[in-house]
Amino acid sequence: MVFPHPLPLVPAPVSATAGEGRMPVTRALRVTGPADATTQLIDAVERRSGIRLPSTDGPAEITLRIDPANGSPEGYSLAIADSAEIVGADEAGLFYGVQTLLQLLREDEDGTWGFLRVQITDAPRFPRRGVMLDVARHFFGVDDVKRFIDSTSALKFNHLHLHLSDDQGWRIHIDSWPRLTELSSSTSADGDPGGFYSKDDYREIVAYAASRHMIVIPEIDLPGHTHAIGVAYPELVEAPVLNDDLIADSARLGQPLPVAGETYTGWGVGHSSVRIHEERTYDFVRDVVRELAEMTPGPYIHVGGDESLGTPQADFDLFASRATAIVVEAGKTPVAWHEMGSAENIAQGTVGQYWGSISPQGTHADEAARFVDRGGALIMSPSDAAYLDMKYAPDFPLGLDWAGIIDVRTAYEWDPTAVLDVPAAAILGIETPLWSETTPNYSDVEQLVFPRAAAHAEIGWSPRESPARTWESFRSRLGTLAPLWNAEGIAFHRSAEVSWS
Ligand code: TNX
Repeated sequence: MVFPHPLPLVPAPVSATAGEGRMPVTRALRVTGPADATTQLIDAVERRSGIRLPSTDGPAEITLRIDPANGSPEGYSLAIADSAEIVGADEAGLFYGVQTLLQLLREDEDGTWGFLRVQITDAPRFPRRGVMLDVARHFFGVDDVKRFIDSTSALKFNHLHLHLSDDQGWRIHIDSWPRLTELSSSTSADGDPGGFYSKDDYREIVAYAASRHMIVIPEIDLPGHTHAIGVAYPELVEAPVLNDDLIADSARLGQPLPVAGETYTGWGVGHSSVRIHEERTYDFVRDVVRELAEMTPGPYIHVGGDESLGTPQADFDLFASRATAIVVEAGKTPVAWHEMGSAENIAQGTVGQYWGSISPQGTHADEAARFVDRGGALIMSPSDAAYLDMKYAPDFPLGLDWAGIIDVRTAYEWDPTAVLDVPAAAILGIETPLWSETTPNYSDVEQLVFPRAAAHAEIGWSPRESPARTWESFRSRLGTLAPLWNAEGIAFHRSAEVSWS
């Protein structure tokens, strides 16, 4: 049977044919293949079922292998009958085939385990399937980030964007500007404790992400969202700009206003700016970008650019062109929030991240189009569909609502190529950001991320024309992930839109 079929898979594969019954999973099943993939499979089956499968170099019932002739990048085929074989087109493809196999593991009523028999061929729709974690508003340590990597890479996400700096804190050690972490990392939003990554911590995250086929994109948010820089180096920033919205919002939320040189614990945006006409600012940007580039094997450095309401437009444009050029000089591809597309001469090839709404407002679409005109491309993060920090429902205890209420269905029903008037080839893919103003604990993060990230994963991976790409199919497949997520200890939100098994 071909899709739509209740195969319990998210994201839906390109093609799947279900066989009869199950391949029994017992301690007698031997696994052979590349060491990393074999270990990841054996450990995950054990976490789920308690059954530890043996690995072997000899004959085996589960074979994992890589064959570059087998499909396109990140693709794989999977066949389960009396034995199972996963053939990845590359290492990532093999990893994704293993994730699919793990979703096919089922417990029978008598307590025995089996893999649903199936034949699958699969490959992603978009090369770019990203998640973002804001570690600036609230800090999450290395172990939390590893959990985030595990749980999102299992949905076939392949980029991890870390929002490493904001008004509330600076989270990565920089040798040439040591006061950033000495003076500006110890607090978070709401006065909660902060923290930062040492360079070794960061390298550990990058290596762990790579082992799950995720590329880390570090972001230093500039020229706004920079209050924390001024706590450490006052000479780099302007005085806070207290506009009427900020004053009203702070009063409504009972939060402090930003004070120059003191750590900021409110949620306000748009009040801070680095000094645009001081060369020392660019020395700073160059040093930070260089040190980040040295420890980031991935091709990208994100320089922010969002909501710089405290920076006059002409100054902002000047900064955008200089900051993106500095990233290019450091040998990396710049990424920026779409506002930086206001600058005529933003560096060639800069990738824009669109966060406007599904129906673009004001200048957002024109700014996004600039990246394409300048030889770059776009990542789609429309805030009214892809923002993981919006509430599921008006009374949901966590999250914000400025971009809208995003229930699971809303997270699912949009298309990345239908938002902007740019060639389809200019859309690299999607990213789903988790801003952390309202999430002091990592379990809060999981409540907001799961299950909506699964909707975004399917948008990024599954073919748009697949018969499985309907809300009804998605919600029934999504419900079957509950036992897997429970076994992995993921604190997902049991949304009433889905019947969870
Ligand atoms: C907007 S849209 C932001 C962040 C906030 C977020 C909260 C954009 C690129 N930036 O600074 O954390 O809203 O939802």
